[in-house]
Amino acid sequence: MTLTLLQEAATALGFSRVAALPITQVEDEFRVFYEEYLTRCGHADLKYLERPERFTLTAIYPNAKTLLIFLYPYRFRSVEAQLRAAPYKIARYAWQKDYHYLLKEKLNALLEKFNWQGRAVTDSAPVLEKYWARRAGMGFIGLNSLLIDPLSGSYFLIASLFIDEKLQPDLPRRDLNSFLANDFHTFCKDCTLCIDACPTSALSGDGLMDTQKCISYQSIETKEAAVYPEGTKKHRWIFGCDICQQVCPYNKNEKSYSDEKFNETHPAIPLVASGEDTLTRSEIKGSVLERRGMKKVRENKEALEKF
Ligand code: B12
Repeated sequence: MTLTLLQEAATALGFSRVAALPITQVEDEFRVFYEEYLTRCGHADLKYLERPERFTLTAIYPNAKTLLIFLYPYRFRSVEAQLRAAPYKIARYAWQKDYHYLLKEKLNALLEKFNWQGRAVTDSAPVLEKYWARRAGMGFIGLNSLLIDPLSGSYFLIASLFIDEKLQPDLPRRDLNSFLANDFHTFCKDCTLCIDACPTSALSGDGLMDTQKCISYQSIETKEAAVYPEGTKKHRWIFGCDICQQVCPYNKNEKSYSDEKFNETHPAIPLVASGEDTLTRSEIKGSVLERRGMKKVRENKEALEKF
């Protein structure tokens, strides 16, 4: 089994990149950094970020020999103008079918095709997805705290496949001492567009973010009604937010548009963006909106009226 064969099969399913990593430990330096981050910045009520399994890959799949990491691009040309001009904004990753189902189906198809035993994960188990993708050489952590591929930007989702077979890594692994600061210095240089553009000043300037302030957290994750900090600039985001990606120069690359045959827009999205907020459960079924329901969307609209 070669990575080229896997890359071909993954490309046919819409993934843009694959990398293989041996099952290994999280660096101590990173663990200290991560724990300090949670103490310093907190995680709002995202309790799962404290789970110790996040540091041990075999806690997710005990027989794992290799961790395969996939990038799945989501940037649509056809509906972009319409959704950008709509009165309410919905984050791009949410325009298609809920990625938790979409990507798991694809990874499970790869498990079957290559006869592996394993476990498919995308934001569905305590895995440090950006950390491992960065370590596999798939990109750098930008000042907006996202993983950015210097060639295609940041509009992709990360999915992981734990498999019971040893595969050779294709890319040289990152130097363990290459600290985050090197990422900003090397790739963001003196650009601060994302920090300056964030309406709630959620980005701290050292690649970290204040979860509580992030529009994405407030408009999707919090169980309470969205509350934006004093001084928040006017915005129209009612589900997620892409501002720190929209302004990023790495996302200006035309190549980062996805092949739309893999990313069909869910019919509920243009309706909700146009202001429709009475869709039924069955009308939002299969979309990312389904998890929080239309009630959250209505509450988010009310929160925007307060500016
Ligand atoms: C919780 C979460 C959120 C929270 C953020 C809370 C927080 N403080 O991180 C909220 C709800 C706000 C959120 C928002 C979004 N999210 Co989110 N989120 C996650 C989740 C589930 C966990 C992230 C996490 O662990 N955070 C804790 C912090 C401390 O760790 P970290 O963010 O992983 O990474 C830091 C460290 O790893 C460190 N680091 C990385 N490598 C190294 C190496 C060394 C040596 C060291 C020292 C440090 C270091 O730098 C990073 C920056 O702080 C991941 C999926 C997953 N299971 O990993 C998706 C994920 C990060 N989210 C994703 C997306 C798409 C988004 C949004 C763009 C969605 C949207 N449009 O609204 C926004 C972007 C906001 C932003 N600017 O980050 C994608 C990102 C893809 C990418 N290109 O990076 C992920 C990977 C989901 C996926 N499966 O694709 N998210």
